[in-house]
Amino acid sequence: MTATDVTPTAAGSGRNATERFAQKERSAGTVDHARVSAIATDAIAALHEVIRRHGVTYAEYDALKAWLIRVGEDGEWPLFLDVWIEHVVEEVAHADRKGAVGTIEGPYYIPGSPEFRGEATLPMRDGEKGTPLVFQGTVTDLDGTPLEDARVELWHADDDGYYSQFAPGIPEWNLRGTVVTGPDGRFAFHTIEPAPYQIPTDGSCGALIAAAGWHAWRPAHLHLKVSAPGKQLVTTQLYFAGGEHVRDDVAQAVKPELVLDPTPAASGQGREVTYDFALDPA
Ligand code: MBD
Ligand code: FE
Repeated sequence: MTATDVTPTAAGSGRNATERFAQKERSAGTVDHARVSAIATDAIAALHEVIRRHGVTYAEYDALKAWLIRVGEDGEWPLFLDVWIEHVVEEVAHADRKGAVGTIEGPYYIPGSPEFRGEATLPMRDGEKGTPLVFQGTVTDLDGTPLEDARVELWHADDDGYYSQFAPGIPEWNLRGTVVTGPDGRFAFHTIEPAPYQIPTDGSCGALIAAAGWHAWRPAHLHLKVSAPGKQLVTTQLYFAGGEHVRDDVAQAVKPELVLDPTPAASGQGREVTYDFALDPA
């Protein structure tokens, strides 16, 4: 392995995220021409309105063209869309949900992580850096009845803010795992607290952030998918009270219900927190 193989780059993680998205199973659906026309017409008209309001120049139009071309070359469409657009899609999709609160999936989910029953220590490297964290809870229906065979999938960044399978040099399933619940609906994960995540600064999304004078940070977060037979799948994230950028997430994906406040662990090692998921009927 050469030095370049272990240096994370925007193009590297972007390429992986783009390939992963291409492999993702998506509902094919039939094309409803009326809906395509209505949405595309309004989206284009919204851009026309922005151009008129700001008096956009030819130099700015050309800069936009060059930038859009570069987003594709970098493979950063998944990153761009998930950071700046997905939160509104999620809001609309789940407006009627009564149980556990969801938020965006982001670009770094991988299905099929190692499975455990009831309790798991996430796959991690010897001496994995970071504060130990016990994350536990119960999966129930909306009435609070525990759900057996619920699946709790957890994935998160390491203490440097990198995700396995998207940054080089990290073991395949590092900090990714699935717990299947028993009759008590309970799950427990032993892991480490992730670090805040910085959008790659060397790619097109980083170029936009720099050009606009924004910051590139997401708060430290746990990603989750929680599901059970006959229930709606919830895709969500959990954050840490008092953590950096909880109040100014670049991806606007923090909701008050999603902020954990862990306490010192009973074991004396690190922190622990309990969080329960109530699932809506499918
Ligand atoms: C992430 O880790 C993430 O969760 C999102 C939404 C976007 C970029 C990186
Ligand atoms: Fe993330």
